Amino acid sequence: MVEPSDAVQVWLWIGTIGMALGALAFLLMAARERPGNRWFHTITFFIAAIAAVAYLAMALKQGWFPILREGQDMAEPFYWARYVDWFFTTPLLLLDLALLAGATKEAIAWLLGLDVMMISTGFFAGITASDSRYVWFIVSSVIFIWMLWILLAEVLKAAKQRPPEVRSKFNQLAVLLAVLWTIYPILWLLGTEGFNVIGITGEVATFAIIDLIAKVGFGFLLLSNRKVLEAARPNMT
Ligand code: RET
Repeated sequence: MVEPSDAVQVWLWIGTIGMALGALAFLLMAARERPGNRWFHTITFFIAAIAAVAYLAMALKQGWFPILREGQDMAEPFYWARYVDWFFTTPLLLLDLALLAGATKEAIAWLLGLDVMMISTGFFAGITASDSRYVWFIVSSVIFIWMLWILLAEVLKAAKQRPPEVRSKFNQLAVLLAVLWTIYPILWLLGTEGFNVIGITGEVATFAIIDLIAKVGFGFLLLSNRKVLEAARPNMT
């Protein structure tokens, strides 16, 4: 199978519309706030907007190429547009959380640096047809665990100094992030990039659902409580 099927297309359009509606909602929520109090809205808007663009490209049958991987008998589409999306949006998601926690600049640099390394090495895993892709997969996974460690140790430590409502919002979002992000490497292994157990449709559908929760769901949870945002406002204008 080389041309994306109709079922795949439906899921890509669901992703596009969901991300675009999320971006629009975050924009409207930003419009209610006064300038200087919209840091979280701005970051969260771009997370959904960038994903909407990447999904639109994929829904228009762009941002992929066919690849015949070792151990598989058919070429499958490799959607590289996902990785471009993740390269920009996963650091922004982490920045949202780190600013909420009031993390140090040093912790933020570690978190974001590890994250872009995780996505870059994950991209190498994705474009590699030979079994060497599993070497890249392991490198990316080790960096992922390291990044989670910084988040759940360093950044959590900073969050403990915050007012109770900020701390509990941080805990809620950090747990959501840790659980949801762990699904990505598992899905990668089960999908066409790995052992291809669930097929391209199952993979694209599951990615669309977890992407929407990780970006739009996360964004609503973060932006819904104005008291929390006010108390966590970064010291920047
Ligand atoms: C890959 C494969 C290689 C190993 C690891 C991965 C992790 C990816 C993650 C992606 C998160 C994406 C999000 C998107 C939101 O829309 C690259 C799949 C560890 C954690 C949150």
